[in-house]
Amino acid sequence: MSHTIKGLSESSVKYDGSPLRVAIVHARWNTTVIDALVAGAVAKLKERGVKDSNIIIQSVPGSFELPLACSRVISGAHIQAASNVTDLLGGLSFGSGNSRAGTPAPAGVVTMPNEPFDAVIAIGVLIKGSTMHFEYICDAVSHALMKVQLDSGVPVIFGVLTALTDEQALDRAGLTPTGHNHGEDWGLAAVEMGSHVRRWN
Ligand code: DLZ
Repeated sequence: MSHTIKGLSESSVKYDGSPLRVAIVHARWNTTVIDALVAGAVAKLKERGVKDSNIIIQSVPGSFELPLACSRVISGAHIQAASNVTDLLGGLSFGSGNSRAGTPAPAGVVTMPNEPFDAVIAIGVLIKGSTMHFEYICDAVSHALMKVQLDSGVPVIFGVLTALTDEQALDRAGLTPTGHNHGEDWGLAAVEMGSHVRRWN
């Protein structure tokens, strides 16, 4: 039982992730934090029973690219998973970019089957700088990700940290002594929402 008023409370139901297929789409800006968040999400997906082969990871350059990538992943774009980084998360596939139909995958890249996803986790780390860039990207990305999930009916878990400082970002990825890895919450949210939507359909 947690004594904090903040954060995600544990569900009374243990959702079974074993039938689910989940995509993680992540940006590559602020990689140290991104890697911890992705690892946290994957750990919880696996803890809830999602099979390794049903966790697909696709990277994009920055958070601004997340909505389009999520939308295309949901609508069945072929995912290209780079095999050279599979070791990072114990045999999972890390994506390297969207393919164009008929275009052969670059060397070292494996094309994954395009079966439907039960949930997509969009992971990005935006850290405020000295210009308005941060505000524009935060606003655009959060609205666009909401639109993707409402238009598609597939849950898009909002895994975009909008941090005012480096310290805040590290804290929310569990990379400080008192921090908590929000990626874990996103993994659990993906299993819960994927299970709900299966039932609702
Ligand atoms: C340009 C930019 C800046 C300044 N900061 C971030 C950031 O903190 N986190 C992030 O994910 N992406 C950032 N980007 C890149 C944009 O998201 C995007 O990739 C580029 O503007 C190209 O569209």
